[in-house]
Amino acid sequence: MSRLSRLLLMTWLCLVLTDGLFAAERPNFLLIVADDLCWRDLGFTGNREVHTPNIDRLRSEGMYLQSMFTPATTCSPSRHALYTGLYCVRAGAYPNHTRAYDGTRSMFTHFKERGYRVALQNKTHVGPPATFPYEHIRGEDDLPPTRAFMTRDRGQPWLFVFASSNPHGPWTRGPQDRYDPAKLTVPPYLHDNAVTRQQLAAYYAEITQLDEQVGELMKLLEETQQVQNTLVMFVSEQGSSFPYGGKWSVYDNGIRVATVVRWPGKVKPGSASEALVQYVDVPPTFLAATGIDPAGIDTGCPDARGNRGFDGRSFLDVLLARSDRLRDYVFSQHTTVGINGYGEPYPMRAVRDGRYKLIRNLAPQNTYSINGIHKGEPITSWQADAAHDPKLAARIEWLFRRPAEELYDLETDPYEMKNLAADPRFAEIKARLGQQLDAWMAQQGDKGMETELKATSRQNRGVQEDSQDQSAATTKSKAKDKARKKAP
Ligand SMILES: [Ca+2]
Repeated sequence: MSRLSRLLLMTWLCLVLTDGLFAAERPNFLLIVADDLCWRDLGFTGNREVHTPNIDRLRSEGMYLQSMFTPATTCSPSRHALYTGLYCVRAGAYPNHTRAYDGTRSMFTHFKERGYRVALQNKTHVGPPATFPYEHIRGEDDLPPTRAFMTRDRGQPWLFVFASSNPHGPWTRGPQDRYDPAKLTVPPYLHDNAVTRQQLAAYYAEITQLDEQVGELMKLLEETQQVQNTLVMFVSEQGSSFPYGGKWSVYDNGIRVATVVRWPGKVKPGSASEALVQYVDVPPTFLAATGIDPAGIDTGCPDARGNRGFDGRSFLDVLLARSDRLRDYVFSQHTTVGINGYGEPYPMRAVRDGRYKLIRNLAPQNTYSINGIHKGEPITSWQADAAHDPKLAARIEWLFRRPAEELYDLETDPYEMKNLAADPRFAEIKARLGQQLDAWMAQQGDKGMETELKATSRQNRGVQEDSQDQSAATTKSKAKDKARKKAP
């Protein structure tokens, strides 16, 4: 046999074997998405007071991705990135309550085209509907429809997203009696007073409610004998709605995501990776896990250079412990225009490597003010306390006004309290990160302030998807009533 024919035979054999392998057992995917959960507030990430036994168990059975980041810190744009594999500005889905450009395709599209059943339960916050062709299961407290979906046809694999409403405010669900406000340890980035403690206890109760939902889903997989062939991923979504809890900012409390992947027989139980990964890498990874090359996928949405592939890349090799590295940089943006109660535009852009983060506030002359963190409680009580506390007053002031540039060393300053942007010793690091940020914005077609000012044109208010969102919100308030009645 000639060398060429031997090579051809080997190639053919490889293709047949690989194909057969994956065709025989294409995995199911269960993606569990929390809502406004700061990555620090789980047992396994170091919070010793919040009770999360089911999520902690999931972590012990899988891999903890310690450096997963969301490219946005409000519900709607972060979910678009997670489901489409595209960064927010490119997809047109960058303010909150947003929608992707018409013609954009999501992982629901890609998996459906490849024979999967696809569904999403509870919170949607994505659009337009054509981009997200999932079956929508309303509500989050009843699992019979979930079971029906998972067991409808045993010959057909499925992709299922469980999008919880916990612990998104208002914090009214879960076992509040479990947490005594007076006994809690207030994290160092929050101001410690009675209002903060009261809210922290209520927030933790909702995290425990989320944990119970995760436990129910794991039980469902066991009962339907689908543990072995299901890849489970849990993500904390984005930071909490406390001032400095991370939501509506690009600080690590907001953009860092507690992420666990369990895939029996493939992902080593109790393992961990520090590889930098982003939400946009999730759809390519899921596709790669079924044997599909994500490089061949058309997202339906070109970037500024005309490339129609994903912004994300597969981290399957990280999951399978073949590699501990995917990216050198992760990126994030925050759009203020269109947020409930916003005053002036206050756009933010950020780039981070394994150690340093550069933030650009594109309108530092403006005041950053939205309903979520700048009005009502707990900020009102913090402001009252600050009357006699200059250090706290300065900390509060930072929530409203920041300089054009911020640079942090996450290794020595994990809560990002010491801005190094003006320190000449860090000039080279700042320049290197700045170049990466410029290149990312150019690839995304991100024009900074010009993009910020167009944000409302990318919002969904008053169009079809909004009715779905409202129904999800109604479902939560109803469920909350139910939970209150059930509570001892
Ligand atoms: Ca959220």
